[in-house]
Order: sequence, then structure tokens, then C-alpha cells
Amino acid sequence: MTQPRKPRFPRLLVTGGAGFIGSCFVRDVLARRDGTRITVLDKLTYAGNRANLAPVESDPEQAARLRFVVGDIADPAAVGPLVAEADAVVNFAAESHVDRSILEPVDFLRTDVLGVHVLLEACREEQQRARAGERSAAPRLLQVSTDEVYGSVETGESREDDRLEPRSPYSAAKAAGELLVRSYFVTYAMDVVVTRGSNTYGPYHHPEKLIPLFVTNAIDDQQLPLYGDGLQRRDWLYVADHAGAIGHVLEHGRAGEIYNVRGGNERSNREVVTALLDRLGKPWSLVRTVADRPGHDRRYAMDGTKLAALGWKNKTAFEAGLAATVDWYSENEAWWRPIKSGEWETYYRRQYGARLAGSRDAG
Ligand code: NAD
Ligand code: TDX
Repeated sequence: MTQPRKPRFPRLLVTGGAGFIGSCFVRDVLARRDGTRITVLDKLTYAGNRANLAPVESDPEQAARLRFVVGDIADPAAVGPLVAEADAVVNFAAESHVDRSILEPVDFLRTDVLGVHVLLEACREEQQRARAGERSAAPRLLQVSTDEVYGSVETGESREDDRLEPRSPYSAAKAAGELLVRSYFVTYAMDVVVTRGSNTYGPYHHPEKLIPLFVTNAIDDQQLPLYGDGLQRRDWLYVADHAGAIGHVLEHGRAGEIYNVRGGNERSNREVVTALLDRLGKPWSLVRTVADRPGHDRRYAMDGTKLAALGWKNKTAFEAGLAATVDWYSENEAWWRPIKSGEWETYYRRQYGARLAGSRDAG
């Protein structure tokens, strides 16, 4: 048997590691069995779920290399000691849902902007310790950002040096977070890298987002609230590819650089909904046209040349990834049913109550 390669960063701090993409990153890194130890720092908001790490916790060898800390990235007392023990920090922690940012923006500013600042300050403290010879190197910080910072792109593909034109409180907060990261590279020469990922899908995705919401509603023969004309376009990226690309940039990315992580699977929302209903064997008549998201970005699309030149290639085609995702939700009701209760019902009424009451046939 070949031995796994020695990791460049043997001790990782993964913030937001109980969420959708962060937990995939943790599961996949630990499953490599290369000795990497991970500390997860997660606030366990409505979107965080320890059950996302169950496959790790049921494997004694992997579980021994995972430490789980409940805490807030915006809390310097929680963050400082954990960054002091880390070779690298990967920041997935964020408020991540555009619709919630429209209902209530303040948490987005606290986590996606101030939280990033707290992480940067903790890394700067470690940079000073490294310069004083108290540790061998400063930790590298990877900030997980999003294609939404470019704003709506009617034609063509966004490149890393394009203007940022975020249009929702969520994307504006994410843009502010990554601009702070860039400022710490320019001002303090810190070892930082940024990834901008596109619309991600796969198992363990919170049911507030389009694909898991529509799959789980359709399983229950409930209505599917399609915003506006449903012709908005997104570029879909399978979660294991997104997590893998982040690991690749962490290891090989150049300090101070930004890397787009594209999916290469541009589809209209109507095409996505048609495909998931086909897989489930459910009828289009479940789909309802509802009032649009305010400021709804029409299209995202990114150029992926820079990350490809770094040696990264996605593995999962959209059709295969979507089939695996739909099947996972069909087989894992015990994971998503508890999430669609309690706070969820209040949110659902607020987001969709009036929309569904005023809905019409989606044609
Ligand atoms: P998610 O909402 O599923 O998970 C976010 C996690 O962060 C949760 O576990 C939550 O408990 C935790 N968290 C929130 N606030 C925190 C705080 N203050 N301190 C510590 N933990 C906190 O999000 P996701 O979809 O996995 O996204 C992860 C990252 O990737 C985010 O930064 C998001 O902006 C970015 N991103 C997501 C997508 C996508 O399509 N999902 C695409 C591109 C980029
Ligand atoms: O009920 C819905 N009806 C609907 O038509 C929902 C929840 C969404 N939509 C539409 C809006 C978008 O055009 O589907 C598309 C996808 O919506 P979301 O799943 O909410 O994703 P999006 O707004 O595109 O943002 C996602 O990708 C980029 C993630 O949530 C972000 O965290 C990431 O940065």
C-alpha cells in the first residue's frame, strides 16, 4: 500500500466546519488518513449541524484527529488560542443565505465582515510570534468567498481582477470580508489566499437553498416556489469539487492571490428544477411562480483559467452530481426532517407565506 503524502499543514483550524461545504472539507481531509489534525470552530447557528461530521465521529482513527469547539469567529478570546495552535486557518464560517440577508442583514455584517477581521488579527499576532522566533512560521489564512461578489454578469465570465459589484447584503458583506483579507496582505505581508466559489450543491446542504428545498418539498408533494420567471442562471459546482479545490489552493495557491472556483455547469433555474423532478419522478405541476427575490442577480459565471493553471480539475459532471444529491435526500430523511421544524417554520412562513398565497402556475 502507498503511504499518503505528508500534508503541508498538519494542524488545521477549520471555521464553519459544521456547515455544508466546511463539513465536506473536514470529512474529505480526514478520510485521506495522512495524519492531518483538524480543529473545527463553529457557532452552530441554525445552519451548523454536528450530524454533518457523523461519518468522522463514527471512525475512531479519524475521530481522534478531530477536535470540535463551539464558538464564534467574531470572539477574539475563542479565536486567539486556536489560531496559536494552527499551521493554517480555512474560513468557511459565514451567514450564507441571500434571502435571509434581505430579511435581516446585521448577522451577515457581524460574521462575514467582523468575524473575518478577528481571524486576521489573530493571524497577525501569530505572524509577530513567528518573527520573534516563537513559532516556525505564521499561519496561512484561506478565506472562502463567492462568485456573488462580482454581482450579476449578463454575458461573459468574471475574472479574478474584475470589479466587485455585489448587490445583496450577503454579497456585500462577503466582498467586505475578502477586501479586508487583501488589505492584510498589502499592509502586513500576511500569508493569505482567497477562493471565489460558484453555486455549490450536494449532500448535507441546508434545505433553505434552491436544490435541497425543492427536492425535500417535492418528496412531500409540497409546492415549489420558483422566483420570477425562473430563467436566472447559475453555474453549479459539486460540493466535493468545491472542497477539493479549496484544499488545492490552500496547498499550492500563491499568497495574496484570488482563485475562482467555477463549476462549468451553467443552467437556468428551470432546467435545474426539471432535472431534479425527473430524478424524483414528480410532476412539474408542483412548481409555482412566486414574487421575485428583490435585487435578484440574473446570472453568475466565472472564468476558471487561473485555478486550472494551478493544476486543479473538477471531477463531477452535473448530471451525476445531481442524481447522487437527489438520491441522498431520498435516503436521508432522518438528516433533513429535524431541520425543517422549529425555527424553520417561522422562517418559511416569513419567506414564502405571502409569496405562495399569491402564486400562479409556473407554465
Ligand atoms: P452554511 O451556511 O451551510 O455553513 C456555515 C457554517 O458557519 C455553519 O456551520 C454555521 O454554524 C457556521 N457559522 C456561522 N456563523 C458563525 C460564526 N460567527 N462563528 C463560527 N461559525 C459560524 O454555508 P456553506 O454553504 O457551507 O458556505 C460556506 C462558505 O462558502 C461561506 O463562507 C459561503 O459564503 C461560501 N460559499 C458558499 C457557496 C454555496 O453555494 N453554498 C458558494 C460559494 C461560496
Ligand atoms: O425558493 C427559492 N426559489 C428560487 O427560485 C430559492 C431558495 C431560490 N431560488 C432561486 C434564486 C437563485 O436564482 O434559485 C437560485 C439559487 O438560489 P440559492 O440556492 O438561494 O443560491 P444563490 O442565491 O444563487 O446563492 C448561493 O450561491 C452562492 C449560495 O447560497 C451562496 O452562499 C453562495 O455564495
